[in-house]
Amino acid sequence: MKLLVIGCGQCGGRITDEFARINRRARIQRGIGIITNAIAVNTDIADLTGLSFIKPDPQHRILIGDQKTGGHGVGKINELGAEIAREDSDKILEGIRTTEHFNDTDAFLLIGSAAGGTGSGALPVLAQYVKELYTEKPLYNLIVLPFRHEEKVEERTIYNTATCLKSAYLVADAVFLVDNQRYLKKDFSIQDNLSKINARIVEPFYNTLCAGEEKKPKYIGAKILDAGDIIQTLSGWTIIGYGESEIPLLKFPFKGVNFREKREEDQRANEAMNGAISELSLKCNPSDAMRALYLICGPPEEMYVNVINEIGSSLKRIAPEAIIRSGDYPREKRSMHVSLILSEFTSIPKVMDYFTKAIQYMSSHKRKREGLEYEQRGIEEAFRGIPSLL
Ligand SMILES: Nc1nc2c(ncn2[C@@H]2O[C@H](COP(=O)(O)OP(=O)(O)OP(=O)(O)O)[C@@H](O)[C@H]2O)c(=O)[nH]1
Ligand SMILES: [Mg+2]
Repeated sequence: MKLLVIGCGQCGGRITDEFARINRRARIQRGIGIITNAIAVNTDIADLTGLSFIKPDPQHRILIGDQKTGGHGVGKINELGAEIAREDSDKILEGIRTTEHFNDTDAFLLIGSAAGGTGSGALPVLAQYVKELYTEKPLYNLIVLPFRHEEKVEERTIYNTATCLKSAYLVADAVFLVDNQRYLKKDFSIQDNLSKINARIVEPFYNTLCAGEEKKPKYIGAKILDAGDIIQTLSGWTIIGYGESEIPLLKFPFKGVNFREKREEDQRANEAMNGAISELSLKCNPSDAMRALYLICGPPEEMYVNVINEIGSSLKRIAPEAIIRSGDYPREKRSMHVSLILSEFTSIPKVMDYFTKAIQYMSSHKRKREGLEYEQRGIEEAFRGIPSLL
């Protein structure tokens, strides 16, 4: 499957840069492409400059709202991010139109953080423009939710997140949710944390996108997972996971596989699936998912049909309502990987929580404003008789 990826704001731009990186990795290591274009859109010129893999020309790194922000961002005001995106949408649509192999695009993926200003505001607006223009292609959003400490310190964070989530849900075919807090490592710096988180966000996409694009017969699985399976799975709120299990370097070179080794192989696949379930991108109840998909990727000699089916059964136990699609991809040498997608959630407590808190924030904000206006009237009243020097 090939995606056209657009990153909005700093977070969106950096994750899109990661997609451009894995596309390069797919080309170099596997001779296939998984991205038709990677575009970063921002109101902040410094953020655009800091990217590494997205082409550095103005069709791929698009500065919007320069007149309004002087190239310095919108300072967390997502209404301004949305307004600027509306005014400058032509630039992004032009970037899409000039994509070299545009017709190979299976779907759009727009990425941004919910808590900032540019990404949070621009993402749903651009999603709407793209959706209206390219009705035949699915459009997905990947939205990054803030760290817990950001929610505590800055109330606006909750408001931005709630408005972004609502707007994205209304326009996109599916919304991937990623909670920064799930990946936070206490002993790393913020910068280190963010780049590690970004790499982990895109990792489940690597094999999932490559599997259906594979050209070499020896790497084509018994059950191919292609764009059709992915598109059929993605709907509404969506959560991703990724698990890995190393294969020991020292495997005995006996003829055939003895029963102990066979058992270890089965366990490895299970271990990778359990890893994917415990590393889901947002805390959720998998039994609320109506659709699911998993891809198992490992050495050809370890890809038994019963292994694939068995890990499917373990997924069915935790997501009993879901229609489950699956595939195998005999590509890796030294490890077993499982990429997991849970989709069409009927409920996600964390998302509901943002909506409730945003409503509380709005009413307390209104009360504060009214109080402030009252105090200001008091000041004006008090200095009425004082002469002014102006
Ligand atoms: N995972 C991840 N999160 C990030 C990254 N950069 C920022 N964030 C998160 O994104 C939110 C802030 O949004 P930004 O993307 O920086 O904001 P913006 O869209 O550029 O908007 P303004 O700077 O307000 O114009 C916070 O919750 C950060 O923790 C990143 O590279 N990766
Ligand atoms: Mg910014």
